[in-house]
Amino acid sequence: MKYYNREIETMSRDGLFVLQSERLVNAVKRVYENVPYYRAKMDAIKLKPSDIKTIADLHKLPFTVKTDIRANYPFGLFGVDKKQVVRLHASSGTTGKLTVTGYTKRDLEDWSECCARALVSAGIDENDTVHVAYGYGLFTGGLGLHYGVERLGATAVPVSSGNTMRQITLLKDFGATALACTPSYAIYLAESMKEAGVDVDDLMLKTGIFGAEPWTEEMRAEIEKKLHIKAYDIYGLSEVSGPGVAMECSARRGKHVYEDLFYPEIVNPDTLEPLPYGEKGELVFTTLNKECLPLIRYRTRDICTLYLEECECGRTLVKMGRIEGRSDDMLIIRGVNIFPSQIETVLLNIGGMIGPHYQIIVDRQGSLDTLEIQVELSDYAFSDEVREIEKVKARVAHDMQSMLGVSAKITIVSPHSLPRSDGKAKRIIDKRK
Ligand code: DLL
Repeated sequence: MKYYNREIETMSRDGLFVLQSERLVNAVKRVYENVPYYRAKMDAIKLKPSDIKTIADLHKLPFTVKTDIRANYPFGLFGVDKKQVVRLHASSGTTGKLTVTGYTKRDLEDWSECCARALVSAGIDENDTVHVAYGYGLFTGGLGLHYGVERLGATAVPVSSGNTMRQITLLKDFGATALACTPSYAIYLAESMKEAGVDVDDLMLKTGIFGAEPWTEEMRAEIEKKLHIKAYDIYGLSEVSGPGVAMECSARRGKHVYEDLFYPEIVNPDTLEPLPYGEKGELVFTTLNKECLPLIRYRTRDICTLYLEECECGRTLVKMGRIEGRSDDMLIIRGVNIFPSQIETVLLNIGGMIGPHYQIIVDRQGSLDTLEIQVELSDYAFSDEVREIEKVKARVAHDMQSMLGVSAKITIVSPHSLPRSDGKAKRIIDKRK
């Protein structure tokens, strides 16, 4: 199977424009009629639903941000009656209330289809067994992928997160061919297997469906080396639905956005001006078919680039590049903008004696920001020789300075001493806040 939904995934750009336009017109009408928040925002700028005729009119509509969802906690932005809501999820942010998202039956069908499309895009079919180690619960990762696996007709193993030794046993005993979890947990699983004396070649694993946190090409290479699989990048966010908003294909150069359902824009995060394809900025989504939590021009805070180019896989859908950071967790150190992904790239490029686990600690001494990067010695580093460790430290410090443009204190810590997570890794500790 090459596509889950050939008609949509290979639709002509003209056909897509018509479909998106029809859906946008309906979506705007619906939110104006059913969600007082949107009606008030449109009335304030004297915009009527009839002013939106095609997708090209999208820029006339106001933006929505996470605090709008929180301010209307829990159900204030829902576009349907409570009796039509069949599922709730929620994500915790760094501060304040949960961000709640709801689904009607049709929303769940669309979402399951997106996850099925994503799995097929990574070469998975009915014969596969998918070990779903994303958390099940309010987090969208577990249940989202789970429904996609079932929709496709493959076998789902709903193991959820945690209990790593049991995960390893089940991976082996149930013969999973695909693993779905965060990239940081994939590395942890691989290391735990090694410690437990399990040979990865005794497993049937061939594919990884990794996302929910930023990761780099270097991290992909590391996971593939450790687990002997092909790793694919899946993107999504709970506000918009969950995993399966965009997914890599066999080309593994960018994730195709399911833009029949989620219309993507890139805007300048400071001026909010829309930017053309090929330019980097903040990713914004308008949901085109969602009933329960319709979102108009929702600012994700994720920084990336959209590319419209022919793809060897035959999909015509626009692609998004790697998430290079978030406009709100971008670190500003002594005035310099720094993304954690830059730090990861430097560390993994050095490799060898230092492992893939690290933590970034930002603090302030007087009026000066300080940046400390703690990185673990890898298991392969048997050398206790202080001179060797000092040499690696100097190299990390040097490469970090040239990549970031600011100096960082490098601390090399012993293997397995940094905290592990079975979900999203917590890499940044910002003590300035
Ligand atoms: O993380 C949904 C998800 C589950 C995606 C499983 C993929 C796999 P939230 O908890 O709402 O939803 O977090 C969404 O996570 O805005 C990004 O900042 C980040 N993120 C998600 N996927 C990727 C990815 C889920 N592939 C937030 N690369 C998003 C980088 C990602 N960042």
